[in-house]
Amino acid sequence: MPSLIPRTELRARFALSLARLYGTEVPAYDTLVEVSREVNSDFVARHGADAARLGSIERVTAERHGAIRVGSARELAQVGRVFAGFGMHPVGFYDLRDASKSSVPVVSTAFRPTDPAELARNPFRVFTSMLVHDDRRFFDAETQARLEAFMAARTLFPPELLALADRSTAQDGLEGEDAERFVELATGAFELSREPVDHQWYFHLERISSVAADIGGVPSTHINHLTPRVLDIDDLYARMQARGITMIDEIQGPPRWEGPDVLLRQTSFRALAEERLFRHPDGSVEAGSLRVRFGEVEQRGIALTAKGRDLYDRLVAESDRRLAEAPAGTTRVQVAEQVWREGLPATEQELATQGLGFFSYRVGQASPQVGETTLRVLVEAGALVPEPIVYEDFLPRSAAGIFQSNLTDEGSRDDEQMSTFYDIERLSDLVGLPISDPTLLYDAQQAASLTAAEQALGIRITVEA
Ligand code: OOG
Ligand code: NI
Repeated sequence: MPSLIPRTELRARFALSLARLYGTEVPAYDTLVEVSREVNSDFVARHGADAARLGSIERVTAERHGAIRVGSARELAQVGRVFAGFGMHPVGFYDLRDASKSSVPVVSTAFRPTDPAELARNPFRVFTSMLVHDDRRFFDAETQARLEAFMAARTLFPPELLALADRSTAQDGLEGEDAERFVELATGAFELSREPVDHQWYFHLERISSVAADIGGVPSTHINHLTPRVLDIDDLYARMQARGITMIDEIQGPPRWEGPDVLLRQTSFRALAEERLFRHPDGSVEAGSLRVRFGEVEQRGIALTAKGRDLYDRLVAESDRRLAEAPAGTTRVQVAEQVWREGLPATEQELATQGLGFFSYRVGQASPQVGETTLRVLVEAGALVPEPIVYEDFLPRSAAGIFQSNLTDEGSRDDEQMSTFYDIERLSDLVGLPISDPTLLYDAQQAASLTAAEQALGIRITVEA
């Protein structure tokens, strides 16, 4: 029996293979990766051992997320099978239809490893959106029917790819040649197609939503972006601008400030014009261009508990409220920085002891005194040491912001019409796999560390609500 190449290794190969493909398709991506490396190595030079607080420099430098878009439940279920073959499972539900005022008719999840050890080995993840073609606010009955017929007629994932994926999932890996074939076919499924695009159909959809056109107006799917992770996104933003690359107006998500970084900060360079072939009604095929793919970058912070997330959402709302009243020229980021100072604890330790952030607790040097059992007392005494758990997921508002700032126009929607209902259960049914709630995953990781500490210390630890 030839030896199995485990799914972890397949995932690492898949991530590299997609990066190679995307770099040849979008050369500015290679610039982004190069600048990201510079930013990270300078950050490490400035901060020393502290720089690795949110992940080893090797992991951070290798880390990527991709984004893809599919058109139907059938395609989503197939994507789920392909990613399962790489040890990537659906986590989180994002409804982007109401997260922005432009026309972004999709619901999304992210496929990623869920086990902390797997994440440490290779954290590759893919933000995956599905077109909601039955939402009447965006699509009339005729467009819906055409979309459905169009999607039913195309094959994004060849049967051989799906069969290899299923086998990889069943036996946790594939043998040599099959492994290579699997990575090759999976990469190929996300390559930009040279097949001509039906001009009339594409631009009919584009008037409704550029995202809908990108999904339902072309015969195949493609990787929309591949996002490296940096340790200092403000530095990256400045360096990209200095190289003459136009970035979107703002960094999305939490502002820069002196306290702990939480959740996720993201920005992107603007979508680039790429040549595509179009078929016109008279049958002629001509070259044209589309702007749909962009380069995104991210900085990850600490995962928040439900209580922390609630606070975050209130701070975001407060920032919006103050921005609306602020003098012209004030930016969201300036306002948010002030709101953050007022609302969030300034240290990791307080984030931990107030139960706002998720941490993995290890036993410290100090021994607890008799009767010391609350998390706060143990941490303050140095008997327990909190290590941050990094946020591995996405933010609906930032995702919508990234979509929106890269659209050529806002599209059209009719909010008088009925929307269709989606939630994490409904999307789980469609993908055919249970979608995990990210908060429960972080909570389990934190709880496991506390259980181990309880055993080591021989006490029961109580956590404030
Ligand atoms: C996905 C946009 C969202 C993120 O990182 O939040 C996203 C897309 O453009 O398909 O990638
Ligand atoms: Ni992204």
